[in-house]
Amino acid sequence: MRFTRAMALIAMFVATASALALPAIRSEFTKRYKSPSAGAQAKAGCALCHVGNTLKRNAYGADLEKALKASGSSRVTAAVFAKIEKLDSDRDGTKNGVECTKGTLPGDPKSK
Ligand SMILES: [Ca+2]
Repeated sequence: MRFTRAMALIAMFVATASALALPAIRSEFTKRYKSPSAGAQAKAGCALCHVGNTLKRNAYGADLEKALKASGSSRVTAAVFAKIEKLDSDRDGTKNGVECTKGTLPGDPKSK
């Protein structure tokens, strides 16, 4: 029983930490790209960088994570986003920076 409660507390902590982390990255994204409050990016929510509602990152999220690690920072800043703007993470023929600016999903090849 104690083990179950401890696991539940750990799960709650991880879920809370994840929920708190998203708005910081998302607000930085919105600030940089003037992301509209409606449209594909708004609808995508976590799927902008993740596969559905899972913790697994899509191609764009994986490239963003790599750029973050290379930056040596723990915070995604405009400079971290800029590092992957010339990439085409989802290989749909449109660069991440263009997709982010026009409101499509840089991690979803069906959105361009
Ligand atoms: Ca693309």
